[in-house]
Amino acid sequence: MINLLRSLSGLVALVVVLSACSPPAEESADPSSEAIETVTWRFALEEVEGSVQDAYAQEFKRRIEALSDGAIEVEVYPYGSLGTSSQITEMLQSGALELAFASPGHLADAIPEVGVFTLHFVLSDDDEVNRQVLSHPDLHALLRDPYRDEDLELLAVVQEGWMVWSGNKPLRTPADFENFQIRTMTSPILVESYRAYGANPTPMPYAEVYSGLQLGQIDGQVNPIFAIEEMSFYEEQDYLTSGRHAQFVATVAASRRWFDGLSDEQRSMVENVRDELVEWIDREQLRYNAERLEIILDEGGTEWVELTEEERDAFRQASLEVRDIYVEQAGERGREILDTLLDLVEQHQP
Ligand code: 6CS
Repeated sequence: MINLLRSLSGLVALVVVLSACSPPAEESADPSSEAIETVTWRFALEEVEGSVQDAYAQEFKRRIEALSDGAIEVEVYPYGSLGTSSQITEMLQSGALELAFASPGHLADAIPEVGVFTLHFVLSDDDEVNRQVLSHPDLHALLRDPYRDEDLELLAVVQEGWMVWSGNKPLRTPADFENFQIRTMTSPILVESYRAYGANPTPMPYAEVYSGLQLGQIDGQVNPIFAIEEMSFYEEQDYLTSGRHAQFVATVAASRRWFDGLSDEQRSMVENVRDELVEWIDREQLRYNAERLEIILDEGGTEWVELTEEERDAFRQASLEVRDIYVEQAGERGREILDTLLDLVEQHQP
C-alpha cells in the first residue's frame, strides 16, 4: 500500500515521461531486416496487477499483438504507476494515453450520463442478462456522444462483479446505514445513492481506502469481492454484506483523437477484440470473485452476510428516488439512457 501511494506521488514525473515518449511510430533497430514499423498503445488501469481490469488488458494485449504480427505493442500500466482514476481519464482526454479503464463511479464527475451504472437495483439479478444488456449496441449508441463530447471514445462496458458492503457490523437495513461513514468512489451521483440510505458517504480515491479503514476515517466501503481481497480491505473489516444492489461496472475508453486517427484495419481489429472479450471477461470475473471469496473466508475473521429478498426490497425502495436525482444531473440524454437500460433489462429477462 505504501508503495502504491509512493507511486501515485510520482505521478508528475511519470506524466513528463509519458508525454516525452517518442511518438507512436518507431523503426526497427535491426538493419538486416526490412524496416518494420511498430507502434505502442498505452493502456492504463484503475486496478492493480492481478485484478479483473488487468486480466482484460493482458488478454487485449495478447490478442492485438498476435493479430498485428508484432506491429502493435500494447503496454499495460496498472494502478499505482500513473495516478488516480480521474487523473488517468485526464491523461486519456489529452492524448497522453491511448486506452484506459474509466469507471462510472469516478467518470460520472466528467460525464454525468454514465452515472446510470452507479444506480442501485437497475440491472438484472442475472449476470448473463447484464452482460447482454451492457454490451448492447442501443446502449452504446446513446453513450457515444457523451463520451465524444469529453474527447473519449467508448469501447466496452464491463461488469466486474457484485458490489459488497464491508464494515464492522452487518448492514441488513437502511437503518444500519444511519450515520455510517461509507467510502464511495468520487462521482456525485454515487454519494446520493448512499444518502438515500441515511449513510454519511465519504468519496475518496481508491489508493486511500485501506489507510482510511485502518485509521478509522471511514467505517466501511463498497467494492466487488476480488477488489476487497486484493486491496486487503477485508483485513480491517469484520463483515461483508451482499445485497446484490449493483454490479461494479467499468468502461474501457480510448482517446477520441487517437481512435479517429486509426486506420480502418486497426479500428476493426480493436472492435473485433473488444467483441470477443465480452464473454471472456465475464467468465473471468465470475471466477476471480468466487476464488477470492474463498480466500477471504478461509483466512477467518470475516463473516459473510447475504440479504434476503425482503431485506433487499427495503434498499430497492429507498434507492428509487435517486433515479430522479440522476436525471436532474444527466438531463434528457440521461433520461433516455436510463429508460433504455431499464427496457433492455426487461426485454432480456428469461
Ligand atoms: O473503488 C474504486 O475506486 C475502484 N474499484 C474497483 C474495483 N476498480 C477501480 C475503481 O477505481
